[in-house]
Amino acid sequence: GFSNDGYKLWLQYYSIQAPQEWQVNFLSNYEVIGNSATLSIIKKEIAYASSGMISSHPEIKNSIPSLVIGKAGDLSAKNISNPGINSLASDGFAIFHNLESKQLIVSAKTDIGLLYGTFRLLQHIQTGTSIPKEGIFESPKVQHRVLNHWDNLDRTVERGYAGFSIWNWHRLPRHIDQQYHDYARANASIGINGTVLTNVNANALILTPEYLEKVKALADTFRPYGIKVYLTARFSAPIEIGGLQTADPLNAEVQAWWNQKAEEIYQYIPDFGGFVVKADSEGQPGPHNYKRTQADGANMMARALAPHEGIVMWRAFVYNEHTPDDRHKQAFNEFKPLDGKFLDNVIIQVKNGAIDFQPREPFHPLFGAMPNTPLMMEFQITQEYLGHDTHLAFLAPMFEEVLKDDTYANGKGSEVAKVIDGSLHQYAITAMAGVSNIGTDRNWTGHHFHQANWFAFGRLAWNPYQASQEIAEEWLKLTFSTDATFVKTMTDVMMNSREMVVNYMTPLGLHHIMAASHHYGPGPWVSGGRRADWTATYYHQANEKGIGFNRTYTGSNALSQYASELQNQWGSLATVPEKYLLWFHQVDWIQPLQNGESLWNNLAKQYQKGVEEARANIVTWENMREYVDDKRFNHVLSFLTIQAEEAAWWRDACLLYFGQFSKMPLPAGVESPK
Ligand code: GCW
Repeated sequence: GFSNDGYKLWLQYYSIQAPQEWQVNFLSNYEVIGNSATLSIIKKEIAYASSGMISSHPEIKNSIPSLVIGKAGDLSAKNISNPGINSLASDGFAIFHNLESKQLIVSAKTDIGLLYGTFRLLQHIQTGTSIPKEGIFESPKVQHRVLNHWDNLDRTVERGYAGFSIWNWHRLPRHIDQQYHDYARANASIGINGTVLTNVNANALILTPEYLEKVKALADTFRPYGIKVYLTARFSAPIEIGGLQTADPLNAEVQAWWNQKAEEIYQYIPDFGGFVVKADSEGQPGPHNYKRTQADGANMMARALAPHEGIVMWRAFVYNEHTPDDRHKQAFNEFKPLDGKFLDNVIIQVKNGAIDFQPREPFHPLFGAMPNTPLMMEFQITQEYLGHDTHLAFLAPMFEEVLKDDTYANGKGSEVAKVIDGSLHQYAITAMAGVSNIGTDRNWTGHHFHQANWFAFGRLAWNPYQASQEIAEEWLKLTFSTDATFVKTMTDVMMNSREMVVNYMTPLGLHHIMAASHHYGPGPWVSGGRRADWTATYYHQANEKGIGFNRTYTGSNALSQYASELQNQWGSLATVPEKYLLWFHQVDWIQPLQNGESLWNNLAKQYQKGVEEARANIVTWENMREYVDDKRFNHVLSFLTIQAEEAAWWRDACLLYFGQFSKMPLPAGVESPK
C-alpha cells in the first residue's frame, strides 16, 4: 500500500498471495495452552499475524488444533511427548511435528522460549519456509543479547541518525507509550533479551530515584517480552549524586555507596540486568583517576550487584592521549595483564576491532587473549563511520567476517565466534552487544534497509555462526516480498553493500580518514587536532613515498598482540590479505600489488569501483519498483541517490588529497574530480 512507512519492521504480516495449506492451517487452527502476560502476547501475536497473512483466504476447520503451543509440562499433561526439549536452554524452543496426532508443536521450558518459538514459526509462515521433518530445536548460543542505546537524558542520541531517543523521560513513568511495547516485541522477535537504556558517556542522574522510577516503568513493560533492563553507571556517581569526596574503588565509603545503590535499584527492578561502564576513556572518569586498575573498578561494582545476580559489562575501550603508543595497542596492554583478576559476574565488553568501528578492521587482539576472563562482543549497529543513516550498508557480512576470524588462541579453528559463545575458553557468562541505530524516525532506523542491521544483530547474537546471506534473504522476505527475483536481486545488493562502502571510503586497509568529530564524509587531511589519535593523518601516514600505518615490528608492533600465525601472515607484504594491507604496512605508491599494478592504481580503482557500485544500485532499485510500496520505494531511492553522489565525493576528496603525495596520474577508467 501507499502508506507503508516501515514502522512495522520485519513484522509486516502482509497478505500471502497463494498460501499453501499448512500456512492457512496453522494460522486458523491453533491452541495456546496456559495463561501469563507472555502467553497473552503470544495469543495476540498469532491472531494479529493471522489477520494479516491469511485474512483473505477461507479458514480450514479441523476437529483438533493443527498447531499447539505450550510449555513442556503442559504438553505432557496432554500426552504429547517432547523429544529433545530437555536439552534446550531455558530460553530455547522446539518446533516439531507430532506424528501421532499430526499436529505441529511449539514447545519450550519457559514462556519466553515459547515466545521465541512462536515468532520463529510466524517467520516461517510469512516466508513460506515449511518446518523440516526433523523439526527445529534451538537454544541461543549467547546468554545476554543486548542493545546498547547511546541515548542521553535530554533525548539526543550520541551517534544516532534516526531522530531522537525513543525514551520519553519527561512522560515516564506515567505514560507508557505503545512504542515501548512495539520496541520490546520487535526485539523479542529476534531473540534480543536485554537493553541498556543510556549512553556509555553516562549521566549519573539516571541512578537517582527520580529516574529509577521511570526506568522501572520501562522494565515492567519489557519484562513479559523477556527483556531485561541495564543502565550505564558513571564511575564518579558517588561524588556527583552521592555527596562523597571520592569515587576511589578501594574506598570503603564508595563501596558502601555502590552496594546501597544496587539495593535501591533492585527494589525498583527486581530483575535488573546490571551495569555497563565506560571508564578511563575519552574523558570519562574511572579507576585511573585513583591509580587503580580496571579490575579494581569493575570488581567494586560487581560486588554490589552480585547478591542480586546482576552483572557488570565493563568496556575495554580504554585509551588516552597521554599514552604515546599506537592507540591500537592500548586496550590490550591494559587488560591482558588483568586476565583472571575479575570477579565472576564481570564480562569485558570489547569492540570488534582495536580502533573504532571502522568499515573494516581486523578483529580485536583481546579476543583469544583472555582465557580466564569472559569477553563479549560489542558491534556498532548505528553507522557512525559508514555513512550514517543515508548510506546503505548491510552490516551482517562485516559482523560475520569478524566472528569467523581465527584467533589461533588454541591453535587453528579458534574463531572469534567461539570466544563469544564461550566454547573456546569455557566462559561462564557470554554476551553480545550492539550499539543501537533506533530513534524516533517513523521507520525506526532512518534508512529502511538499516532495519536489517538491527535484525541481523539479533540473529547473530542468537547464533554467531549464522550465514549473513541467509539473514539478508529472510529479512527481505519478511519486510518486503518473497518474490524470487526481488529476493535474489536485493540479497546481492545487500551482501555487496558493506564492501562497496569500504571501496569508496577506506579501501586496502585504510581507516579513520573520516571528517573530524562527526565522522560523516571524507577528511584525510585532518591533522593537528586536539590529539594525535583523533587526526586522520595519524592513521594513514601518507607521504611522498607511500601510505599506511606500519604496525609490524619495525613500526608500532601492534601486530605482536596477535597469535604468531597471524603475525607471520599479516606481517609480510607477500602474504598479508590486501584488505588489511595499509592497516599493518606503510607501502610505496609504486609497489605492485597482486594484480601487478601499483598501489596507487589499485587505490584509485577501488575508489572508482565503489562509486560505480553505488550508482548501479540506483538502477537496480529502480527495477524493483513493482515489488515495493511507493512510500518505502521512494525513500530508499532518495537515499541511494545521496549515497551515489557521496561515494563520488569520497573518491574525489581522497584521490585529490593522496594524489598530492603520490604525484601519479589517475589510471584509465578512474574519473577525474570535477
Ligand atoms: O568512537 C567513539 C565514538 C564516541 C563513543 C565512543 C565509545 C559513546 O565516536 O561517540 O562514545 O566511541 O564507544 O565510547
